[in-house]
Amino acid sequence: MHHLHIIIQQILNIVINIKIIYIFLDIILFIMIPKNHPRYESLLLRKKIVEAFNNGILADSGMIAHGRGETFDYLIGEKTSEPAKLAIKTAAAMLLLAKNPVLSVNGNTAALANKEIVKLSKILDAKIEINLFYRTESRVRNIERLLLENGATKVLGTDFDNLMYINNINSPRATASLDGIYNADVVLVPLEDGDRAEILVNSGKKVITIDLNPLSRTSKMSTISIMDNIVRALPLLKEEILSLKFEDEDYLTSIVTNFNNNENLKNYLKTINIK
Ligand code: PTJ
Repeated sequence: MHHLHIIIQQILNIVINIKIIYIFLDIILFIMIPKNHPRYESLLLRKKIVEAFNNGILADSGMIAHGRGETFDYLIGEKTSEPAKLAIKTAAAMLLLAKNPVLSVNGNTAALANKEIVKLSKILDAKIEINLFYRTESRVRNIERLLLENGATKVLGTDFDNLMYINNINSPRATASLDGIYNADVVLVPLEDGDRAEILVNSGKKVITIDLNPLSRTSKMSTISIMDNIVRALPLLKEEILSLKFEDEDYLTSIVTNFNNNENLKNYLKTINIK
């Protein structure tokens, strides 16, 4: 029995040492990539995505979703296009006009932009809700911890027993918390799955999405689709909110009513100029 205990202890030590060596090598390999490497930013994001998966934050499908996003980002030269800037400005106006704005966080958003979400929630006085397509208790807890560590004071969507079903649709796709998405008038849902976006739109909410794919169901259905990488879009959104914060309601309303999402998506598609 005593021998068995020692053997198990030694195996555990070996496993822990291998993990430490692996993390060390990973850091060294990353430091070796020069900052002027043409794919530096993209590699940095990939590293965050992999780490988030290893830390139980990202869904496995989240890695595939990231790859799809990368493809579209590559096609637009990894820069924020003019149509995306217009969508960002309109989103800022809509969020400032909202009575109960909610910022929805999934695994990919938590992996790439949790600090920006917390900052946005503070300047808008908006709620943060964890809203997962592949919902598991442990991912919810890990994302909640990450947001709290980065300054969030309250995170909704964590109480499994009290989740509501939007429009009484008895499906995991329709869950929302009572104080948050369920009663929100405007929801920012970055990288949202098409089924969930459709349920939100059909329930009469104004939906702002961030999605690099202009052809996705989410982009087509949303009230405002920001076709940009979340890591560029959120800081720009924050700047727009700060610059529009003291404008009167009529001006903000005119920005929103002059915006046409379909037209903007078409203009965005024109910026994908493959030669
Ligand atoms: O964390 P969960 O469980 O809620 O799951 C999250 C994913 C993203 C896996 C889930 O919502 C999903 O399957 O989404 P889709 O249908 O793959 O849609 C994600 C969209 O986000 C795709 O159209 C991608 O092109 C886009 N996308 C991926 N990375 C980025 C992005 N858009 C903006 N910025 C990115 N970094």
